[in-house]
Amino acid sequence: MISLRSCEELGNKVTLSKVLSLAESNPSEVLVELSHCLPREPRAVVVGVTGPQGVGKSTIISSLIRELNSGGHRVAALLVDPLSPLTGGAVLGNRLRMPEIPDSAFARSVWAEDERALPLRAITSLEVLEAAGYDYILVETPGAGQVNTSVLKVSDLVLVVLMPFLGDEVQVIKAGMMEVGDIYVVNKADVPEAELMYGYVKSLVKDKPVVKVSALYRKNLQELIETIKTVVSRKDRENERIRKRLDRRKYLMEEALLEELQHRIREELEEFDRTYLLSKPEILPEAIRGLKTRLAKKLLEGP
Ligand SMILES: Nc1nc2c(ncn2[C@@H]2O[C@H](COP(=O)(O)OP(=O)(O)O)[C@@H](O)[C@H]2O)c(=O)[nH]1
Ligand SMILES: [Mg+2]
Repeated sequence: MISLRSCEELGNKVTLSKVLSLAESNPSEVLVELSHCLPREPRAVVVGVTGPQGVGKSTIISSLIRELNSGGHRVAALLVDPLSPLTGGAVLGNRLRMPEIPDSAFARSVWAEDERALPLRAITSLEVLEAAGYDYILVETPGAGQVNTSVLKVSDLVLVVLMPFLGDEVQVIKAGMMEVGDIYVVNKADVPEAELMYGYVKSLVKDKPVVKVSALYRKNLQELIETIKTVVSRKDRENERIRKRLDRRKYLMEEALLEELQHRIREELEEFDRTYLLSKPEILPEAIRGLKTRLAKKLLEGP
């Protein structure tokens, strides 16, 4: 249960942390309690940051936070961490690797069991952060091996981060990431080989901006920020940010329904008699039909 006297209280970091913790454990409850606080139009510039593991996404985000902050912007970061199959818990590598950030900034990790999708808890957290009044929200999503297209559904613009010495990953980039990004960032420009990668990426993307930075040594970040602002102002003109918010709300609804449905389906499947399912496969169509009826009833009863 959360009770806010007014939605402005989300601007208080302690309150915001509490709400985000609840968004992590029970996003549906946050939606029930706080949907009236959610923004009615684009407020924050939401920047998705994706790319293979180790290219420097977290480092770029913490450097961008500092730069944007000293430019007078309020910045929040949402770091989506994959669940480790080995430990069974979130790696939370992003949180550990996020260096000290300024007082007025806010960073938060959420875990995701599926590398290709953003769970309801992540989308809800993003909505809450936007309601809290941040100017920029930077969302890190893992893109290792896979192209994380879900980040497209929630961001105003997407940075695809690359670095020198990517080897086989370059094939992946060619295969899918080239449609995903609005801006391509070649990080680790302090390494001489970055020049080669920069030329290569430029030849691949042609009409999209490619920016070379060194996040670790804070080089060229202003150029990156200017590029972000240029892309955002273009999208504002084209009403694309409003369309993005609509996409995000639909995605939120889709995830809310899918997650509930999946939970209910698994509950129902527990009930099935193992020997029966194995020894009489001819009942499968009938079993699925029966399951549908029971699910429909249960869903209507609702939580
Ligand atoms: N040389 C160099 N190393 C960097 C730079 N940016 C990040 N790194 C290093 O690259 C490693 C991975 O960075 P991280 O931000 O965790 O990558 P992520 O997995 O994409 O989030 C860390 O050891 C960073 O210190 C850079 O600009 N130059
Ligand atoms: Mg990271």
